[in-house]
Order: sequence, then structure tokens, then C-alpha cells
Amino acid sequence: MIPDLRENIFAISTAPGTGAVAILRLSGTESHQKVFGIFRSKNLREKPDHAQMYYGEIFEGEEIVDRVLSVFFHAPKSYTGENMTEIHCHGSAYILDRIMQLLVNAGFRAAEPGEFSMRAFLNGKMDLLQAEAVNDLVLSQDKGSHKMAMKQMRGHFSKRLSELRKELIDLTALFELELDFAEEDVEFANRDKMLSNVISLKEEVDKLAESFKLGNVLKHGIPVAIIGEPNVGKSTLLNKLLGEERAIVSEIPGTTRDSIEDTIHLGQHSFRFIDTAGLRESRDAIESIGVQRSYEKASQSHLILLLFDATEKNGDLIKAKIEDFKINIKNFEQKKIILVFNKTDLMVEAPSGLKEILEYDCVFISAKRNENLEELKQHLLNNTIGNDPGQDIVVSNVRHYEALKASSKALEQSAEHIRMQLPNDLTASHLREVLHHIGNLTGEISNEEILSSIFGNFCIGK
Ligand SMILES: Nc1nc2c(ncn2[C@@H]2O[C@H](COP(=O)(O)OP(=O)(O)OP(=O)(O)O)[C@@H](O)[C@H]2O)c(=O)[nH]1
Ligand SMILES: [Mg+2]
Repeated sequence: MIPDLRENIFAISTAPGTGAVAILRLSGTESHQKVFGIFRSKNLREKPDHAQMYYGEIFEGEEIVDRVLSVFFHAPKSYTGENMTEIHCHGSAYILDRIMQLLVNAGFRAAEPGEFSMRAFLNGKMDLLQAEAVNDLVLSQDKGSHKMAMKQMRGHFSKRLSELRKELIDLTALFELELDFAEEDVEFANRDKMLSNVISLKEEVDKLAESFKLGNVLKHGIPVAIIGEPNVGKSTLLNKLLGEERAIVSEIPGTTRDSIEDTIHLGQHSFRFIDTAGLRESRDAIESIGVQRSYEKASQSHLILLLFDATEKNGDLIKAKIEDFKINIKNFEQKKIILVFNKTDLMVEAPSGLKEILEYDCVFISAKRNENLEELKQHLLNNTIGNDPGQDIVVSNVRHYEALKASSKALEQSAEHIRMQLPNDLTASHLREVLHHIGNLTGEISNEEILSSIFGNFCIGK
């Protein structure tokens, strides 16, 4: 449900916990007036200057609660498009509680997650894509995700979609115009030309949808599965890479049952490491599910670390295991594979007869002793996709991907209708469907349910 937008709202916009300073954001038509009831400043006149910082005090009765800085923004020149205030107070949970209590007494209510951005969208300050990008920007962790969010927020994607929309409207209009003159059998546009227009629109939409593969990886971190037989040291390696005891390590084979994921930043990239259950035939039903899951995780990953015990002297066994992985991991040939030989501290001689595996990247490490992990990290970096999205627009949101896929399908159907010379109204209805999907993306067409689900995932205070 959409919250009541006529109400005046507040939220703490800084992260939870004690900090030197915390910022409260307030928005709503009467928000300035209401703040004057609890904030006093020598310099504050009847109407505060726009975006001017005022030094003053928050009062409860005659008691000073805190010395603060307040900034006032006048509608429509604010983030939400409404009158807004920011109160910069000291970051004590006690002070924040007291100020929030005062705000509630003054008639404010706590903002819903994303409500500031929802108000910004509804007040026409930004479209839906830009509002979503604001949240992505808040959540961005590295150069790739930051750059994508920044571009989307600045309207690159919106602009491209509005160009697409215009082309679609023109095309639909041509079909509909012919419909009006159906009895006279007039043809306003060359059918081949129209077909090629629809096809090129579809190509453009497909290109955007295709970019989701990269966008998703950049947003959530490059997935790296750590795969191998039980006891080779997968969980030890995960823990060392993360710098914390995230997974249980033991000398008992089959310790890890379910996959464990966590992200680290290396260079300008985020890597999402996935420790998996050791691969072996097992009569234990739960362990078998774990093994199946390991293969699934590997199949979904961009990079795979195939871990071996470096004390294994028989090269043929290692080659046989690689063949096994090839069969069980989907799209193995398209994955970046790094062979990692662990436990070099125990290694007396290198495995024999491994010439055939030289096509793979190989690293020898001792996870337990932290040896050669820097080299492994370098191999990881060498095997990453460029984190600088080459093309201008990269789609990183499932909602956008689904809308683009649906648009592509409808475009394909209209192309098919033109090819088969079916009646114009059918073709036009598919083109209108595409317009509907694109309208949903930018928010030109929206409903309560969509808005609630989008903004409900935002941070409080944004
Ligand atoms: N000597 C030595 N022992 C290691 C090294 N890495 C891991 N180990 C030991 O090997 C054993 C198994 O380690 P784990 O990390 O639990 O192995 P795993 O691959 O996760 O095993 P499963 O979860 O059973 O599949 C533990 O006793 C570790 O201390 C290493 O580099 N050198
Ligand atoms: Mg393990």
C-alpha cells in the first residue's frame, strides 16, 4: 500500500549505530513550520534561506537536547520536491531517540523505506529508473556497480528508452492510420521498411536485455565457485580469502554440507566466493543434495577454482577428475577455470604427467599457511571480465530485464504478423504491448503494487 503522501515524514538517513554525527531528514508541506517548534537559531528568520545551514539548538521545553546544524530546502527545489529539512545532530542513539520523539509530538511520522524517493518520483523529480538507480548507488560497492548506477541515475537508460518509445509510437501510428482507411485498401508505408524497423527495434531491445548478464555480475559481485573433493581445503581457502572464520574447517571429509557465500573486494572488483560441499559419491542423502548443489553453483559461476590436494602424485587421477567436472558442470567450456593445488606445505614432489592440463591456469598454494594467496588473487583478477561496461547502457535489475524480454517477444510477434501479412490491428496491438512494457520501466505507467514493491526494497531514509 502506498503511504499517505500528505503527511510529514522523518527518517534517520545515516547508518545505524553510534557515530560522531547523524542526519535526520524531514519532508512534507508543513515540515519547516513544524521544525521551528523544536529548533531555535539566532540567525533563523521567519522564512529560512534555501539550502542554508543554521547553527542552533533542539529544545524540549526549555531543556537543550542537542546543538545541531539544520538545513532547509524549499519545494520544489529539494530531493522529494517538497519542503525538506536536514538536522545534523550528534550521533548518540539517546539524542536521536529524543529528537524523533519530539518530531512525532510535532506531527511527523516515521518514513517508510524508500518513501523519500517515492515522493521524488511521484512529484516528477525523477523517473522510476532514476529512482531505482539512487538505491543502487547507495548500495554500490565497487567501480563497476557505481558507474552503472551513476549512468542510470543521470538518465542514460531513460533517454534511450524514450527514444525507443518515440520510434514505437510513430510505427504504431502508421499501422493504426492504415486501419482507419482499411476499406480503401491504402498502404501508407512500405511493408518491408516497417518490418526492418520492427526488427531493428527488437535488436536494440535484445542488446539491452543481453547486457543484464554483465550488469548482474557487476552488481552482485563476480561469482567464483570453489569446487573439489572433500578435505582438499576449500573452506580453509574461503576463510583465508575473507580474512575470517566463515566456514567450518575440519579434517573430517564431508564437513561442508551446504554452500556458503561471501563477498570480498579485490582491486576494483567484487568477488562473490562460494564454498561448496566436497564432491564425492555418497550414500548420505543430505550430502548428495549438497554435492548436486555444488555442481549447480559451479554451473552458475563465472569463475571456478578447481581445488586439488597438491600431495596427490598421480596426474592421471587429476586429469580424470577434471573430465568429471566437465561432464557435471554446465557450460564448463565457457567458464574461466583456475586449477588450485593446495597444501604445498605437505608436497614432496609435484604431480606427474600433467602436461595436458597446461591449457589451464594453475596456482600452487598453502591455504593453511597463507602461502601464495596473493598470486591466486592476481590470477583471479587476470580472469575477470572488464569491469568497465563497454557499452553505454548496462541493465542490472531483474525487473528491467524481464520487461525487456517481454518487449522483445512482443516485437518478434509483430514482425511475424507483418511477414505473414496478417491484419494491421494485430500487429498494432503487439506494438502497443511493447509501449506498455517500456512505460512500466520508466514509470509512465505504474500502479500501487509495482511502486510498493520497488520502493519497499530501499533503505530507510532514502
Ligand atoms: N597442511 C595443510 N592442511 C590444510 C591446508 N588447507 C587445509 N588444510 C587442512 O585440511 C583439512 C580439510 O580442510 P577443509 O578446509 O575443511 O576442507 P574442505 O575442502 O572444505 O572439506 P569438505 O568441506 O569436507 O569438502 C583441515 O584439517 C585443514 O586444516 C593446507 O594448505 N595445508
Ligand atoms: Mg568445507
